[in-house]
Amino acid sequence: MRTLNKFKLVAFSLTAVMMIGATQSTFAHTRFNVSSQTEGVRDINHIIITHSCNDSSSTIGTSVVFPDGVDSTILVDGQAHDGQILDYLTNYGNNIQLILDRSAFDLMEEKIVAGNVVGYWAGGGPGMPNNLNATTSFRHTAAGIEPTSCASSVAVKVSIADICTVTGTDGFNDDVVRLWTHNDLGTPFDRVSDTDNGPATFTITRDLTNNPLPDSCGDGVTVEIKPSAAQINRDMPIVIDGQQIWPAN
Ligand SMILES: [Cu+2]
Repeated sequence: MRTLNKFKLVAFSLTAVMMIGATQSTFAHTRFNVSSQTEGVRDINHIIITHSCNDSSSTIGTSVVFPDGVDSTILVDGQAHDGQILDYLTNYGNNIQLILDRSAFDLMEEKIVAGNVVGYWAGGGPGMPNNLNATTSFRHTAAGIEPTSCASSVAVKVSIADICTVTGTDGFNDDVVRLWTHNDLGTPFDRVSDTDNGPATFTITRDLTNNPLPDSCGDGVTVEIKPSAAQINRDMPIVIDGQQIWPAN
C-alpha cells in the first residue's frame, strides 16, 4: 500500500513537471487567448501576458498594434501582394473594441486612426509580477473572407510591447521591455532575434461550408498581414492627452 502511494506521488510530480514544461513552451510569450477563429465570428478575446521582463520585475503596461490594412504588408503564400487587404477580407480595419477591465491595469485606451481602432494600451497600478499572468480584453470580430478570393486563411500579425520600466528607445533591453514585434522592420521597436517569431498571430479561417473556395483555387492560399514600419512608429508609442508617456523622450 505505502509503495503504491509513493509511486502515485512520483507519477503526479512527474506529470506536473511535464505539464508546466508544456504550458510554458506553448504560452511562453504574449499571445492571444483565442488565436484562431472562423470568419465572421465575434467574441470576447484576450491577450495574455505570461511573464514579466525578469524574475524581479513587474509589467506595468502594454501597447498593442494591429496592422491597419492601409500601408500594411500582405503576403500570399509567403510572396508579397501589391494589392490591398480588401482583396482577401471584406471588412478589415475596425475589428476590435477595447473592454474596460481594470483587473491588471488601472488605465487603458484605444488607439484610433481615421476612425478605426488600430490597437490599444493599458497601464498603471502595481503591475503584473513575473510569476503571474495578466490579460487585456476586447470584443473581437474575425473579418469576413472575400468570397471571390482564394484565401483559405488570413493570419493577422499583431505587435505588442510589455513595459516594465519606462525608458527611451535607446534604453530598450529585455529587462525594461519585452518586444513581441517584428525583427525586420527597421524601427526602434524591432525585436532583437534571428527569427521573426515575436508578434502574436490571430488567424481567420475560411468557412468552407458557407463560403466555399472558388473551383479555380484548388486548396486555396494562405494570406498574412503585418504592419508597416511607419505604422509601428506612429502607433506603438503610448500617448495620453496628446503627451507621449512611453517611450520616454
Ligand atoms: Cu516569453
